Amino acid sequence: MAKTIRSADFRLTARQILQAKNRPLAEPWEDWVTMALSVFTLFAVFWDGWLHNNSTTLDSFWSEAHIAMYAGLTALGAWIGVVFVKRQPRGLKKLNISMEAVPYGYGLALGAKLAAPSRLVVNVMGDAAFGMVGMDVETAVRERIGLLTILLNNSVMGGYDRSMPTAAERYSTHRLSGDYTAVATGLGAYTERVTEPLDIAAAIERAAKITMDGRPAVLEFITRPEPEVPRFFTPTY
Ligand SMILES: Cc1ncc(C[n+]2csc(CCOP(=O)(O)OP(=O)(O)O)c2C)c(N)n1
Ligand SMILES: [Mg+2]
Repeated sequence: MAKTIRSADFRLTARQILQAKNRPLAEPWEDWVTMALSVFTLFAVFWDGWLHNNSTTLDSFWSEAHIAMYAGLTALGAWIGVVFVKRQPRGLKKLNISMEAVPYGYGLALGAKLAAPSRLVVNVMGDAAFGMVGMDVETAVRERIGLLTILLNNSVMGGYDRSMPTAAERYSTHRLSGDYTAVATGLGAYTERVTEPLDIAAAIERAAKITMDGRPAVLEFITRPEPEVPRFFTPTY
């Protein structure tokens, strides 16, 4: 039964991938916008050429024709850029990393392991992420999807003490607790709780081996919040 559901899902996904692949480069309305901007720019170019040939008073770069021409070119370039980026997988959303759905990765990784069962597939997630989607470990156990999860448990939603300082200070809204190893054990996964850096490599080796036999594993690494973040990192959440 489980097999039938999986292959049906696969066909559906394959069809969607093909549809996405065969999508035209732009929607018809986007073509119209491109066309309008192109025609505008073209007219501005001819207007500018005409002025250069016929005007006796043209003594500044900032003639109306130049402004129209360069504005048209800039708008056209920017517009084509937007259409191009929009067409990429997940399009403009990619520009804002913090808009990503945190728990999304677990399902994607399950899909990756289903697609390539002979590969070692590793899913890295935070403790808040596990709080959102952790119950799906049961799905992996039931369906024998040997996904290796590395759970980085820093006991917080990272960076939230900066993005919501008052709530963090007064109510500890950014803090999390919980024995996720116990949760994942309860759901049937192979688990290890790692507190010493020197134990990391061996734990990964053991868990990876077990996942290749079709049993999901969750390795909970106890870490700490990282206060040093790049200057350009501005959480928006
Ligand atoms: C579905 C969803 N809800 C909320 C958010 C906003 N968000 C971005 S990061 C984050 C906290 C993640 O914390 P954790 O998983 O513990 O990772 P850490 O940053 O601590 O490594 C949240 C809630 C989101 N991206 N997606
Ligand atoms: Mg965290």
